Amino acid sequence: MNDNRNRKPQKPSMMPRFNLNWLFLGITLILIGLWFFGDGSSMSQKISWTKFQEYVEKGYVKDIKSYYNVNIIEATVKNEHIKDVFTNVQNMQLGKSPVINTKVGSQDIFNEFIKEQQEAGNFNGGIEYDAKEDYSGVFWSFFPFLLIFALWIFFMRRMSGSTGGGGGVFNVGKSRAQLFEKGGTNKVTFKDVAGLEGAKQEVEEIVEFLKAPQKYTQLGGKIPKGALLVGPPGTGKTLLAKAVAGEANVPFFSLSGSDFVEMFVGVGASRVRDLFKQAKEKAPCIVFIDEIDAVGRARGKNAGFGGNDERENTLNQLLTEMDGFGSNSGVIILAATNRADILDKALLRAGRFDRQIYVDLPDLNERKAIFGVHLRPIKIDKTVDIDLLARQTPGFSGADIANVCNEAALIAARHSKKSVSKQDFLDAVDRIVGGLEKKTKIMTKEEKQTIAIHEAGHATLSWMLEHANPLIKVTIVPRGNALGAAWYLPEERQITTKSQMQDLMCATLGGRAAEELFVGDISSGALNDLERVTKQAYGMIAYLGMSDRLPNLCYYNNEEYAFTKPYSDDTARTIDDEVKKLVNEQYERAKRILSEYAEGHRQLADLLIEKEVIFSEDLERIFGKRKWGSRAEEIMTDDNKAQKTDTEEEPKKEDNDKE
Ligand code: NHX
Ligand code: ZN
Repeated sequence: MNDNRNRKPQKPSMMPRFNLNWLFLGITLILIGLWFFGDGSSMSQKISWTKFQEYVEKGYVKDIKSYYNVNIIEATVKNEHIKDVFTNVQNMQLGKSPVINTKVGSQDIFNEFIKEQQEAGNFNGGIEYDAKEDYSGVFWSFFPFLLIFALWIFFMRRMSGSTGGGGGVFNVGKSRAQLFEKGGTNKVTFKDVAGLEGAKQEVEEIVEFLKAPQKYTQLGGKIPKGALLVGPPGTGKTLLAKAVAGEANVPFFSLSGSDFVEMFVGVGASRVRDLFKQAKEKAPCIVFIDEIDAVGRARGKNAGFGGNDERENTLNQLLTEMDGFGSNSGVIILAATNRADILDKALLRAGRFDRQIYVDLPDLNERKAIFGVHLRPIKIDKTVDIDLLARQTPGFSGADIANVCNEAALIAARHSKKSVSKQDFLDAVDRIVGGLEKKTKIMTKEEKQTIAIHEAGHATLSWMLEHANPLIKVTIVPRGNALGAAWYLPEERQITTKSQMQDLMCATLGGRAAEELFVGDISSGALNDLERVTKQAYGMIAYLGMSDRLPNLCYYNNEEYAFTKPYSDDTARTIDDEVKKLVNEQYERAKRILSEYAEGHRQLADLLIEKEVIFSEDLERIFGKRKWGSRAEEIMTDDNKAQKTDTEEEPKKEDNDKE
């Protein structure tokens, strides 16, 4: 849903791309050419003026060419005297017409000398006058600059990462924003945005500002400059921003906060400037900055700590630009982040991103709508039930749901089916929550026994605890990193009470407790369970003030560099003690309950080893109806039957049960 990857592909340029290698090749060829063919293929021997005089006097010289502008004399030698002149040279090196050349003081000296020799009969050849164009001098004076320039380009490209399509050295300071012109091909409107009803409403106001600014400015109001879309990843912030642009029918600049960041100093700031310049030219328009936390993180308080000055400069420039453009210029900045709490306060003050729009994970109805959108292109059969799918995916984001739909289609295709069925979707959900099934993992009997006992422990406890999440199924088929799992359908609640958390911890500890009680040894497999429990306990005590010794105290600290804990060493010790106490209490409680229902637990473990997957019905058969009617039961009854006939499983976001 958050399709920021969906950017318009760059138009391929008609011109072949200028490639630096051609430049190098050209230079090399020129050098080689000069070297070998510079003065023709024949030998040219430089001699002294006296030597030249001597040769002329001896009558060796055939014809003379005088380059009058450089006072250079070139002469060919009579064939019969070639041996006398080019003494140390091999025949083949001489070429067709070997010449000698010399430098003369002035043309007058040359003319006088030649006249004498002609009169004396020593020289009767022709004299040609010519001007020599001296390219090599020009070339050699430019060559070092050319070389330096080429090297500079080379390294700049290296540093700025030559993969960046529009990049290149000359564009370091240019903004990397991608422009979606109005009326462009992939126009997104609110119709394409499923769910997000609340956010859509707020954002509609922005569309109004863009469409009819006079309506607001008439009364003296100012158009807001920016809005911050806050929400977890994959919830459709980018899509929403695109839809705003589509609805308002204005150009849309899209870029990511990290696009500002480059290793050169000052580049970020200049990119911000360039972005705003471009945007103002296109106004009214929308600028969308994704992942703004990359530049917008709170500026460090203690200056000189590390090298994030560049980021601060970029942020400062952004702040300045947002103040700078008049509120009526029609540029509205939308920014997305999933961590509004770490943003610099200056970004959030009135006049900048003064409105925050929360884009939450979709609830049941919104998920239904999102499934509706993503199922459109998929060939589904009539077993597929959007209602059920939405219920099976609590805690999923829009992107997750898109993934489920895609994965389901792939699974169906793998089985060469003509359409995608409900079971494919349920498998896809399992796959996304738990990872790939690894049916082939080899396990000893003892291991299998341990795993079954562990999982049965979870199952038993969640059946017996009032507030534990309702169980859907338990499996000992390895999947992803886990050797077995109990699948719950967590309730979608907004707040969690202390007793709910305690029951949850107790059920999570049930695996390890069962190992201790019924295997007689404990295993490394409880790693994830213990990690979750410890974190939860720490949160309850340090952040939620839920312990006797530290009641109503919250030591939450969201500062970026939280070097100092906001409590004393004494308190730290107390927190540790309370965490231990809390976890221990729940562990003992788990063991107590398990001993009480040891017989049921044993049956459950045996059944697990036999069937590998068991469902809530199996638990009901063993333990009797659950005392606390679960929401899951209400939801599940018909579906469970349907699904059991189908084949097997049912899922739920396992780690979602940590509230
Ligand atoms: C492993 N995973 O990585 C195996 C594959 C108790 C039957 N060794 O709590 O799967 O054991 O209720 C190093 C050492 C993960 C890395 C120990 C990575 C342990 C899940 C935990 C089921 N279900 N645990 C569960 C589980 C495991 C793990 C480790 C590690 C188990 C348990 C993982
Ligand atoms: Zn476990």
